[in-house]
Amino acid sequence: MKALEKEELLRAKIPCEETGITVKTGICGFCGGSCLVNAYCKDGKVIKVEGNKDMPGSNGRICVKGAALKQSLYHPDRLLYPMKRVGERGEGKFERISWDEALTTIAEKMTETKEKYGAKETLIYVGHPKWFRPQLTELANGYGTPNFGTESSTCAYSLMMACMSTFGQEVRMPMPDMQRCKILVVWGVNSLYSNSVTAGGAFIGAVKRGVKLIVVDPRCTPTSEHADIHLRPIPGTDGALALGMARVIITEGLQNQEYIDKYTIGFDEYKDYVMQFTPERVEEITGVPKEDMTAAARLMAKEAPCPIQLSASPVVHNVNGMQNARAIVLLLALTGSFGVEGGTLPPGPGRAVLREAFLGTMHARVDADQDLSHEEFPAWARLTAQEAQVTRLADYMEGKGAYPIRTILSFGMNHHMWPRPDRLEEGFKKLDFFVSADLYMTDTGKFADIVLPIQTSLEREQVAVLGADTVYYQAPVVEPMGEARSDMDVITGLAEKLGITIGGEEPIRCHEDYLRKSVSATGLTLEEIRQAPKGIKARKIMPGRTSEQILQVKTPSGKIEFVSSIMASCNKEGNEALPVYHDFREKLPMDEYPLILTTGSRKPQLFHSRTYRMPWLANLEEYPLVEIHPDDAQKLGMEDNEIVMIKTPVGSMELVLSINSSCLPGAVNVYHGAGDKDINLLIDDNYLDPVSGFPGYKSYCCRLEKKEVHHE
Ligand SMILES: Nc1nc2c(c(=O)[nH]1)N[C@H]1C(S)=C(S)[C@@H](COP(=O)(O)OP(=O)(O)OC[C@H]3O[C@@H](n4cnc5c(=O)[nH]c(N)nc54)[C@H](O)[C@@H]3O)O[C@H]1N2
Ligand SMILES: Nc1nc2c(c(=O)[nH]1)N[C@H]1C(S)=C(S)[C@@H](COP(=O)(O)OP(=O)(O)OC[C@H]3O[C@@H](n4cnc5c(=O)[nH]c(N)nc54)[C@H](O)[C@@H]3O)O[C@H]1N2
Ligand code: SF4
Ligand SMILES: [Mo]
Repeated sequence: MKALEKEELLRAKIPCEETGITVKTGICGFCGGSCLVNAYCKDGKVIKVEGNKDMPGSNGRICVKGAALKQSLYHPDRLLYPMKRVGERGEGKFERISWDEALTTIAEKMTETKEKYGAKETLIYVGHPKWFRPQLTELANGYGTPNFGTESSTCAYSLMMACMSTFGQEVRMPMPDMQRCKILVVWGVNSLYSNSVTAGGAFIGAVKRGVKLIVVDPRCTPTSEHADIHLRPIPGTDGALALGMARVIITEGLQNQEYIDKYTIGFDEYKDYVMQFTPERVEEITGVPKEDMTAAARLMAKEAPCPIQLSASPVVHNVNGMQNARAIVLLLALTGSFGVEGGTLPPGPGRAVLREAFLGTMHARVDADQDLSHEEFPAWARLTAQEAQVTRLADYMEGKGAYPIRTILSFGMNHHMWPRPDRLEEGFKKLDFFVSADLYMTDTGKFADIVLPIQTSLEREQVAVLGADTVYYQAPVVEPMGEARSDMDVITGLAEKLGITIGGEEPIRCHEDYLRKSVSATGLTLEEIRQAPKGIKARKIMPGRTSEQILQVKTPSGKIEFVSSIMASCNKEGNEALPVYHDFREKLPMDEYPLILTTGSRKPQLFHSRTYRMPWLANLEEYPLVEIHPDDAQKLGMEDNEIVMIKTPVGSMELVLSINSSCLPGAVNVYHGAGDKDINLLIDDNYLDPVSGFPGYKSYCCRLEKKEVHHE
């Protein structure tokens, strides 16, 4: 009887003496959200992950990815040891080596590249993981290459460029004052799928408070369900919509003239420009009924201050994306909503600033004016001094830039996230030397000369700031798999081999040094934090800024710029000083490919390339589906679950059709990041925003054909 009971307890994973199951606090780092979790452990292994009630604002909930964490931790693809390639590039044949041999070889090869060709022919790259970037930039600087690039070549920076050129260098993203706003515009964000539980909670909090809500999203989403007005533009036409709304506001005299006179420049020129965006023309371009657009514009202006929540991706995943984003954020200036209570308040006291302290300050690059991207993307170079734009990496590896990239040191690099990953694979084959530091043997890693095994967040000591000002601690929940190391230990280990000091006067020589140094910003010591399992309040938080301080903007003119002086100084096609609207369809063969292809709208269970390998998550969608509105399916004579051929100007592939009434008619949606059936193979890598270099992921063109049936 007793034995059976124990079996049952074990099956139910009940933590108690009999089962030997213990519960440890962990910080999930899977998506960067840092949710507190309860990790159930037995015999030194994580057997289950649940939410943790101490997590501020979550009520103990986590997302599906967090709940499936053990499948990422114990996946057979995990790298366990440093390895060197013994087969052909791409073949995936490797042999175990020691950490010392790995780091010594990398240092030697990097030094060889530097001595033969100059340090700038080495690219140092990091994908989505963010926490160790400041130290990696120090490594890049110490080594001497300005070619430091990240996944932000397709994420966040374009929106930041729009904000920084308008509101000054300090304003990377104006954050909505969620607690106090009376009205909120959510423009191309679906935070209930894409944000951590707590960030999505802030949106729900505003909804529960009765905020008036305008959602701008081509599709119907759980976010748009709460909207008072849901505008559904054709993807990529956001600029025209925003300019049309501006015209309504100005022609009806609803703009905040006092604010405009006091804080902005260029209004008259902007006003003249927007007059061409009549409601009729805007309806024609965007597909949004003019009555709805007009109602939204009036509501925004009459109820202002009105913050706009924007995302790092969809609006700017367009070949006019940065200018479209400018057109949107200028609505904040027009309605007097930037930098005021109930509008947007960047960045306030507490969490945001503390997190910044943790991330550390990104270091400006050495010889930034010699990087590979500044000539093609001058606005990027002026606004984002900390990194190079690297969407052209395939060209650079092919030697089509000012000089070639011969060596790559990468952390978390996934070539499936870029357009035309097949071209990147060709480029990898040409490299002199390539390092991939990752959790897994990835498709990218298979092309590397050396792969380095990296710890997941549960395997390393971590500190996170959650809620407004509370610092949480995680001791390693389990021993690292194999010889996996923290990214920080790899960076500092390599720095030592290269004779580079990280951390300046207070050098960082290992992961623990890094933790010790970064927590000092809170006025706490690492020892104090280690002894506070339920979190500890920071002693120091950086002061917030007042509205008055925020409105003393740091643009070249010292005013919020309707006409951008930085853009004016670029002298390059597409880099107009006004937020000019160019329609992406003019650049595409829409007659032949009449459907709009949007890729990568977030799903709760998928996270770029990372989740397809996790069985619980892949169960829901093993391969990317082509989602299409029922009317389009009917016109094409296609049925749910049918295998169809999707064709674009650069390629074609077979995918399963999914009829989904939340899609906008005329636009199909496919998720990205899959190794097999990678939709980015079908996106032209020359289809880029000339200002930001961002690919047009959310507004390309395609057609669907029935799969040809061959009869014997
Ligand atoms: N589960 C999950 N969460 C994630 C990620 C993930 O992969 N999975 N990725 C993270 C990353 S890197 C990012 S950048 C964020 C992105 O976060 P979000 O921007 O919230 O996510 P998306 O779903 O890409 O886009 C939001 C909405 O924009 C709509 N949209 C598509 N094209 C357009 C357009 O042209 N105009 C407008 N107005 N709307 C458009 C889509 O229909 C979608 O509902 O998510 C982060 N969170
Ligand atoms: N078609 C299309 N393409 C897109 C997008 C889209 O919407 N549509 N979205 C774009 C956007 S917004 C983004 S942000 C990018 C994301 O692109 P990426 O950042 O490249 O994608 P991920 O799959 O999140 O992660 C890359 C790699 O990091 C590894 N990794 C995870 N954690 C760690 C860690 O702690 N250390 C190390 N060293 N490695 C780690 C993962 O195993 C993975 O191999 O994709 C872009 N590509
Ligand atoms: S939102 Fe999900 S994946 Fe992201 S940190 Fe939280 S639990 Fe982990
Ligand atoms: Mo992103």
